[in-house]
Amino acid sequence: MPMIYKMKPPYTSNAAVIRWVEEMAALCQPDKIVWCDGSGEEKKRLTEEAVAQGILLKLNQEKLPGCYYHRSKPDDVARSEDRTFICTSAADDAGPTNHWAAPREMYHKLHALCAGGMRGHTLYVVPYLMGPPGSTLTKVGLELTDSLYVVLSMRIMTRMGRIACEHLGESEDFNRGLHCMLEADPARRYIAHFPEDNAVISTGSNYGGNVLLGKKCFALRLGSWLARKEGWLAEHMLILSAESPAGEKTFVTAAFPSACGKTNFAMLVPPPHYAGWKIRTVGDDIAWMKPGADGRLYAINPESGYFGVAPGTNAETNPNAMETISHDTIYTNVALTPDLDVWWEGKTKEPPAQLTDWKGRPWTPGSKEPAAHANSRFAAPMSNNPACAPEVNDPNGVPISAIIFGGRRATTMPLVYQAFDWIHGVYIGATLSSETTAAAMGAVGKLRRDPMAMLPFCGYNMGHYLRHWLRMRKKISVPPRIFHVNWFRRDESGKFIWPGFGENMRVLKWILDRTHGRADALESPLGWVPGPHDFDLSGMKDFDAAKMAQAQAINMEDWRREIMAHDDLFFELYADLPKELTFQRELLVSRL
Ligand code: GTP
Ligand code: SPV
Ligand code: MN
Repeated sequence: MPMIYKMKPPYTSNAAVIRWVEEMAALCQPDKIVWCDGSGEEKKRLTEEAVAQGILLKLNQEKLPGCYYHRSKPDDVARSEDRTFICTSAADDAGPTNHWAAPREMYHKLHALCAGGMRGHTLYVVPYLMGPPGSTLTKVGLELTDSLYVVLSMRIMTRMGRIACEHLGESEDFNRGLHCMLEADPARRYIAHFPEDNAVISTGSNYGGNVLLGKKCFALRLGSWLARKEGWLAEHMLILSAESPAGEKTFVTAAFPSACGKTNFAMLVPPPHYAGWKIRTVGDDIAWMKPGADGRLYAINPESGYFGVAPGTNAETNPNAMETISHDTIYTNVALTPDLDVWWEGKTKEPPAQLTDWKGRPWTPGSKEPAAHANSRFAAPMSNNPACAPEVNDPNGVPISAIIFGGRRATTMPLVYQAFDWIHGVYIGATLSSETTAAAMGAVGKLRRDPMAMLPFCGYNMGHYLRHWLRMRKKISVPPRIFHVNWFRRDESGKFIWPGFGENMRVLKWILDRTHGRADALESPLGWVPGPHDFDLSGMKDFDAAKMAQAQAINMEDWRREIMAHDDLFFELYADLPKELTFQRELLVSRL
């Protein structure tokens, strides 16, 4: 091994860490190795380097202090689900909904791709924590990357640097993540997970979900594998805290597929009618949940920042997000104003007269294409959020009273209903569906089943995953109540029926009342629904009982089609589908 790859790391003596970094360096052959410590001095230095190399553009510092801009390659702007692999010895462990490859073959292929792949580049060693320091749920990852954009983003999204090695000590239990950019070449793009080794190799991309390895790769795909093994849940869920005017705090999680409203719901600002209520954000994308000694389910947010969708975000829809991203934020693929401010579709009612679009071309309101990419994003530290919950750093996590599932459905799905019990709730989650969004490469607006919003993120056999959910019930004596919502139902003219955003507080309020046994409900074929006097519409503009009936309508024709569509998933999973779900389907048919 060449001497420059012999390690004397500045802050750890962990032999397993050192050996692995040496091996990967010898493979990728970078010109230089830098161990990131997570300090402010380091942030300043690396940011300056990123600007000097043209990786980041410094934005208008008067309007956006500490903010920078990154443009990715036009064919590298969203997660690449068809290049994402679960590599287990047995194909059955990856299951029918994942792309599978044999670990040995995938290692062979990717080691060949990475050989010398960092020549001319610097290899950054990025140790990071997923979860607050001191929590039994918290885990350590190490990402080796040749992307400064990744380093600076990981610094926002995780607790990064020396702190992670301190947490690790001499243990060998850490996630091994290798990211080799390879010019973001789609032909060399692989996001390969090796659950049996708690390892991931990502090549040929520089886009968020493909390369910020703590997030989807570790916290969800490998996390879900570990969760089943260790008896907990790793989920694609926001976590919010709702405090009533009387000071009663209730914690809720919600699983919505990508770009279906998690960040917005987690940052909800109640309308004036709900003065005195405080909604605070614990997490906006991922929840790790474990049964506590008291029989309740406790959740932590493993992340420390938000990698959020820019389009649609504005001072009315999400004022907390606007405040969060007003400083110390990295923007990716949004549009630029002439004075280096940022813009995206939906930021203001009237677009600016002149912009530079996300591809770097001049743009005017007459231009045919959107100025910002539909999946343009911000990365901002959660500490910027004026509504950040103090519990984010609580090693015990927060006790969850309700779990909400929801998708983007133009038809069929009512605004809100409640499962009869846990098993019925698992069925509702398992059959969750949504129109696809720009968060993944491929068609947008296509209806697909997305069980628990985990279709792209479940690191093992989906049938086994659903069974794990059913089994968890036995470890939780006080199970969260389970609900389904749909903010996205449309009327005949194609307009959203429900106003959404802050008004979602009304739905949340009914959910909270139900979990506390305070609101009545009617029994519908789908589950419990609000009765006419249990859902508060007062103070709403242009929304009355008739509109509510439209939002809640259960149309038999639609539901006949819907249940047939459940079969697509059930056929796919049939070999491993828990029988409870088949029974639930029969019960639903008989109720309809
Ligand atoms: P990921 O980060 O991809 O996991 O997305 P997410 O689930 O956090 O979705 P996000 O909150 O970023 O919302 C995605 C898009 O949906 C944005 O354009 C939002 O403005 C829009 N959106 C969010 N909530 C609502 C709502 O209640 N009603 C409507 N009509 N749109 C919403
Ligand atoms: C998602 O697609 O669900 C995201 C964005 O949260 S990414 O991190 O790119 O996966
Ligand atoms: Mn997400």
